Amino acid sequence: MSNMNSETVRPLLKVYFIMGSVNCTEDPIEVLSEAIAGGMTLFQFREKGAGALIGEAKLTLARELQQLCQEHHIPFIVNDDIDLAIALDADGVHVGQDDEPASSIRERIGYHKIIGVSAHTLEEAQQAIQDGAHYLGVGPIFPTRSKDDAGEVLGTTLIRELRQQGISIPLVGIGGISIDNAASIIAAGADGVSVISAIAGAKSIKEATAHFVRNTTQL
Ligand code: TZP
Ligand code: MG
Repeated sequence: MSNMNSETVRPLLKVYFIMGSVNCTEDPIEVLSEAIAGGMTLFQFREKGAGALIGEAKLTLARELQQLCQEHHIPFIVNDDIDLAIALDADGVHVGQDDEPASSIRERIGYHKIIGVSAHTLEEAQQAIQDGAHYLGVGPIFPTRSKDDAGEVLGTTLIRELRQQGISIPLVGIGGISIDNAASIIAAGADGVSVISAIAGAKSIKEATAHFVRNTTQL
């Protein structure tokens, strides 16, 4: 992946699968491989929460997942851990409001890498855009059990508001997104959906992912 900009990122957000070992009940490599077979468009390695791998074990898993992504031409994004992203020469990073601003991350990871920022208000969105984010993650849209410190549930209100304000940057919804509610996120103006449990915890990961692809495609 070279020379990423917002317009090259936009179509990649359609079915953005986020996962770490704690989200998986089977081998994470198998989980990712099935989601790729189902048609996911972008991957974020998010090794967080109780029991998350650290150190060498985290690095090893990240490398294996990155390699799988590379084999299938799926860009590989790292959550929060800028040093890991640099060590792996990942395709980009995703950060929250408590992390370093996109402007200084950009200097560390290079101008051709993807930077995504989580935003919960219009002001946070405007700041992230000014700082050079390529896309924004907006949420939690619905209640979620995958993030302990998730803020107030927003519904699709903020996505609609950002679009009404003329903000055209790629947007992806996150939090409690399911096969059944995915279309409502796109209808509100998002370019895609970010999903952990509705894919990682699905009985058939491949089938669930393929459903997300269908339900986020506007007819
Ligand atoms: N940020 C806001 S909600 C969330 C993150 C990382 C968790 C999303 O997980 P799920 O299982 O798709 O609700
Ligand atoms: Mg963070």
